[in-house]
Amino acid sequence: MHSTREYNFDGLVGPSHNYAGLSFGNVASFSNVKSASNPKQAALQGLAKMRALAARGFAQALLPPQDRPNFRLLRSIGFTGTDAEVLARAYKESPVILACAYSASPMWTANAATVSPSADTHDGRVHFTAANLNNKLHRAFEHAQSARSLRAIFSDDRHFAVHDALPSTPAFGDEGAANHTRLGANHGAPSVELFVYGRVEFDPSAPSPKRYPARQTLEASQAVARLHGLDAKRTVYVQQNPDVIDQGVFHNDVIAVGNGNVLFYHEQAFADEEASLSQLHRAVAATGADLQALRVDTGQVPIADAVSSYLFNSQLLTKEGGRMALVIPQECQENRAVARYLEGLVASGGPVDELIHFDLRQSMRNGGGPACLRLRVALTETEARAMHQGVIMTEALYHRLVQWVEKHYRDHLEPSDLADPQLALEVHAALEELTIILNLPGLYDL
Ligand code: SUG
Repeated sequence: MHSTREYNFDGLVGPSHNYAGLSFGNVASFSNVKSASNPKQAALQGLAKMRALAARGFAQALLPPQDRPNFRLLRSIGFTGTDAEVLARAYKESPVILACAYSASPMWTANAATVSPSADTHDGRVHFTAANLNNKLHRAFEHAQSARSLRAIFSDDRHFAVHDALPSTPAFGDEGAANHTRLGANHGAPSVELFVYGRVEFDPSAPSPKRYPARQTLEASQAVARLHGLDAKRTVYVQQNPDVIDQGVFHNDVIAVGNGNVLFYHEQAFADEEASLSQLHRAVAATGADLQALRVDTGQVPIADAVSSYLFNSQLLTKEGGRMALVIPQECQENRAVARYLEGLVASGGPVDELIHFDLRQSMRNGGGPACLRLRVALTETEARAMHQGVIMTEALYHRLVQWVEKHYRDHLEPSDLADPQLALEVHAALEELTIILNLPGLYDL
C-alpha cells in the first residue's frame, strides 16, 4: 500500500445549473441550448457519484460551487442599479450575458486548476495553478473564486502553493487539468507530467483547428510547468490533433485519460501519434516505470461515438491490488460500438477489469462527463491531514448535502427564470448555509 492517495475533488453542482449554449465547440452544450434544466437532479447525480466512489474506498472530496449571479461581471459592463434592476436590464438587453453571469460551469473542476503533486515539484510542495479559462466569457471569471477555494482548503503553505491564473490573454489560454495527466509507477512516485495543447500562439506554422477554438496553448502549458517547478526530463508537451478539436473534442480529456502507468487514448487524439507515444514511452521509462498504452482505433470507436458517449471522459481509478476501474457515464452503455468495445476491454485481462457507471445526464447535456466533474489531487498522508477536512466526502456529509439540495434547489430552470430576482436570493441563501456545512466561513463575499 502506498501512502500517497489520489483524491478526486468533484465539483458540487450549483443551484443555477442551466443550459445556455455558451460553449462553441462543445457539441452537447450547443445541442441542448435553451432547454430546461433540473439543478436539483444535477446536484443529486453528482453527489451520488461522490458517495458511491467514497463508499468503494476511493479518496473523494468536493469543491464548492461559486457565487452566482456574478454581479461584478454584470456591473463591470454597464448594468447599473439595484441587484434586481441589474438582472432585469441584463435580461432585457442581453439574455446570453445574463446566462454567462449565472453559469454553474465551475462544477467541471477538471478545469479549475492544474495540479502537480509534491513528488514532481522542485520544492516538494503540491502546486496548483488556477486556470484562466479565457476562451469563454462564462468561464473566464471562475479563476478568482477557484484560487480562493483552493487556498481555503489547501491553506498550509508548508505543503501547498496555489498560484493565481496566468494572464488572461489568448497567448495563455489555459483550461487546467483537462489537458494534463500524470504517468508513472504510482501516485506517489515522481512521474511524467503530460501537457496537451491545442495551438501555439507564437508559431503560426503549427497546425490549428479551423472550425472550433483550441482553448489551450503551448505557452500556457509551459508557464504552468515553470510555476510548479517541474523537472524538464519529466515534462512532456504534446499537440492535440486539430481535426478532432473540429469534431467536438474541446479538451484532451474528451479523447484520452491517464492513470498510473496507463494511458487510455484514441488513435486520433494527438497531432502526431507516433512521435507523441515514443516521447512518452521514453520519459516514463526514465522514471523506472513502464508505460502501458491502451489504444482505441477508429474502427472500434469512431470519433463521433467517442464524443457523444464520452468514453474517454472516464475516470481510471487504481483499486487496492493495482487493477483499475473505469468510471463511465451511462451514455457509454447506450452506444453500441462503445458498449462492445468496453466488454472486450474488461475481458482482455489488461489493467482495466471493472466498469462503474453513473447517470450524470444533467451534466452530460452540457458536455461534462465523470472526468470533467473531478480534479485530481495526489496527496501524501501528511498532506491529506494538512488540508481542510470539511470537504472530504463521508456518509454524514453526503446526507447533509442531500438535505441541503432538497431544501434550496429548484427542479426546473428555464432560460427566462434567470430574470427572476428571487433566484439570486435563493442561491445566496443556499451558499450561506453551505459555508456552515463545509466549515469554510470565509469562502465567499456574500
Ligand atoms: O467548458 N460546458 C463546459 C464543459 C466542461 C467540460 N470539462 C472537461 N472536459 N474537462 C465547457 O465547455 C456549457 C455551459 C452552457 O452551455 O450553459 C459549458 O460550459
